[in-house]
Amino acid sequence: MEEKSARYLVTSALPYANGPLHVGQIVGAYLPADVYVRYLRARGEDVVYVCGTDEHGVPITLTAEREGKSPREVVDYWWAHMKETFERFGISFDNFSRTSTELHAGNTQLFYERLKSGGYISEAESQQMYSPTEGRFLPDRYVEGTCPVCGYKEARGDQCDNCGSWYEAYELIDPHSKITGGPVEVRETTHLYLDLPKFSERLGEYVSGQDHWRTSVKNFILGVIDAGLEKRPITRDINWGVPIPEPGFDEKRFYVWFDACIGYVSSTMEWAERIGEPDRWREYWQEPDTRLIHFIGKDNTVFHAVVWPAQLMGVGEGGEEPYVLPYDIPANEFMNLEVVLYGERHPMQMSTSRNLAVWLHEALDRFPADPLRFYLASALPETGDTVFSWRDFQGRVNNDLIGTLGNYVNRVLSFAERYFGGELPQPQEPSEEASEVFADFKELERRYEEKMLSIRPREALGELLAMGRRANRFFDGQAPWKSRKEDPDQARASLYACSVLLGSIAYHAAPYVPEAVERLRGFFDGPVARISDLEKLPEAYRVSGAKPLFVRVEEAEVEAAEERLASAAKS
Ligand code: B3M
Ligand code: ZN
Repeated sequence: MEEKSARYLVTSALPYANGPLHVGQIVGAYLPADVYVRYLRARGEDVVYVCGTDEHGVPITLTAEREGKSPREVVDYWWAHMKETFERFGISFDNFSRTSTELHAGNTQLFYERLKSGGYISEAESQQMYSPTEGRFLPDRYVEGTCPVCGYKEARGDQCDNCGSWYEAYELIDPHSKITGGPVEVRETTHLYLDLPKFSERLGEYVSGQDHWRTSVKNFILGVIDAGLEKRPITRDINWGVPIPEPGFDEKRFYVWFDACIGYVSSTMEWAERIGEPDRWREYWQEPDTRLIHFIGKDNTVFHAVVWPAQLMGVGEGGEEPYVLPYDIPANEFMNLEVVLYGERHPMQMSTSRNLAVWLHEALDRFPADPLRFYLASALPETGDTVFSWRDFQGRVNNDLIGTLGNYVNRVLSFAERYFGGELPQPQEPSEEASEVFADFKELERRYEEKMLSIRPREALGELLAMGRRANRFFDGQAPWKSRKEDPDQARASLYACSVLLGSIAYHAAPYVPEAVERLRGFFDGPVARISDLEKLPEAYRVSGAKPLFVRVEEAEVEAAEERLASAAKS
């Protein structure tokens, strides 16, 4: 078992504030983090959990252009939308910030200044496509022209779809803007570069030492470092982003990936400010015994495991207290979608532009958060890609959440209320069967814990279900419906033992279905706790006004949800 750490700082990737959240993002960076954090808090750990929106870069400006809005309008709208959606889904951030704040601009500039005084920044010229009519440089995919190799007329800025050649945009013949059709020309532009090669050795040592990282993540990053790092531009010809504190750079802004991870620091500062202890953020970022854990989707791995640690190493030199480096970077795989077309199930890749996605806010209009969380937790892409299926959602909810866990709770509570007035005093001695089931529970709890603490909440969920099955087996074996007539004291004693198990199940279920466990506490007064922590069992359990915690998912609801995806796939 792991030793106790002083404090945890947990982050979820900052989503671009340019559209609604979909379940693929949720299983990558948010739900696993939230489950883990809720578990740590229940264990009494010192943990701060921060996030916020990523509000800079081409993803934002392109959305703004497409919708005829300003970037500010776009990010204001989606920041509020995302914040609300996360709340509805029960994601328990201690702070949800955004990267377009002044505080964050100041932090980004400070990181830049420190990196510069450490000798990690250089300036270089490069050639880029410029549109004189639009008055700006264009990203590759906004340039089209004739392929320099095969003569295909609609070749893209970086690649020809006809012959597959790969070239620089300025090699195109007759290049023009894809948006306006107007001509584009090559212009020299100056950018600032981060000197990653200077960090290679330290990065290599740092990553090699991370034995608790997922092997896929560790090996991938070691491969990247071994292949040789290059200097990376950290500025862009764009007018939306953090201003660059250098003369001659008024028309440019920092590259979004230069400031994005700094957003974690800014969000922690905002949190500290809000709780009235403005310096507290330093504890989490600068005390070496902090565990900094970044939950991300795997496409963000290089930025979090190479560029960001380099930034942290650099900023901690020359005057600033050193920053901690990420303790773990649980990067998750992807989730595909099952689409049912003409009665057949097809796994498909999500496509946000085709509306072929399960949007979280829409899913929450159909179903409460807990069953969605439960199903998604059972399909977390921890070790490989998974598939979201409304049919599986129904099965998991009706069979596992309700059939195994919810039913157990119902049986115990309604029995206690119906036949014993909701009052279950502690028996003199636990029966032999009760002692056995308690011992089994301790073992299941140990396994659950081991999986949860090594950040595999999907596997931990399997142990929770095993607890549910074991508890049901105990209930069935005790047959209180028989003993209540023959030997009511024995029946009451069985139900007392069942309540101990129930409190333990509730404790381990709470990270997944927090709202249901909250409701349960309203009609069940027993301790919701680890069974191993119950050295002294309570004198009595009391139950009153118990109601079922979950509602079954009906056929018609599944069909309606499937239909929504099918029509997107057909269009
Ligand atoms: N916004 C990319 C993404 O949403 C990016 C993550 C930033 S994490 C600091 O996938
Ligand atoms: Zn070609």
